[in-house]
Amino acid sequence: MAKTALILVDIQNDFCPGGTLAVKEGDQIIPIVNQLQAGYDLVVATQDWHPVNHKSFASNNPGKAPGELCDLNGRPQVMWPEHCVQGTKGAEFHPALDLSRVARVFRKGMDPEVDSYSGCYDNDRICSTGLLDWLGEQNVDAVDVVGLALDYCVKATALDLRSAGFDTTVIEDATRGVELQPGDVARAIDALKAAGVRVKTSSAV
Ligand code: VGL
Ligand code: ZN
Repeated sequence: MAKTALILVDIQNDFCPGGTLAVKEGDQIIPIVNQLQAGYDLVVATQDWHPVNHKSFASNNPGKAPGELCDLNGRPQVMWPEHCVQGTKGAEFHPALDLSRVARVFRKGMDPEVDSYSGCYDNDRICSTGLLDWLGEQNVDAVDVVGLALDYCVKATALDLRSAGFDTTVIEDATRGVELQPGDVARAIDALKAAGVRVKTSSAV
């Protein structure tokens, strides 16, 4: 029997209010995410998990400030504040997130030389996290995606899932965006829809 999985993207302290890369209202998605989980055959989570010397951190690029667009090994790279450093409180899942149904956690962003927005592949698309293979092994054919941040990791993860052939939906009210530039969230939604990703609200799933 084909299954539907709920993918929880990066619902970690550093992406919630009080965190180092706080997404506005990031924590407000958590009650919705917790309530949604019961409706799925499988629930999996991704976790941004950087070494402290990660090159996406402005602090590891002399003269660069958070928010600046730079180049990292030939790829455009936003300079981020230090966030989700392995073993820190900021990298932990938010304490209000119900983890009891999470079957697997896929970590990403461990290579200091390459960022990883998608929960499926590093940004260079060379290293896979194992998420796509695992979903295939579990007979999953449809995925609903929630979490943080809509304009970065949720978008990248949903696009990769769609490209891999999964029937993919983003549950919009169970996400929030960084909105580094005004309009980033609206553009992310447009890009998702253009790629064939469904965008729904939690009341419609
Ligand atoms: C994310 C920026 C840097 C995310 C992760 O989870 O959306 N954004 N690292
Ligand atoms: Zn990161």
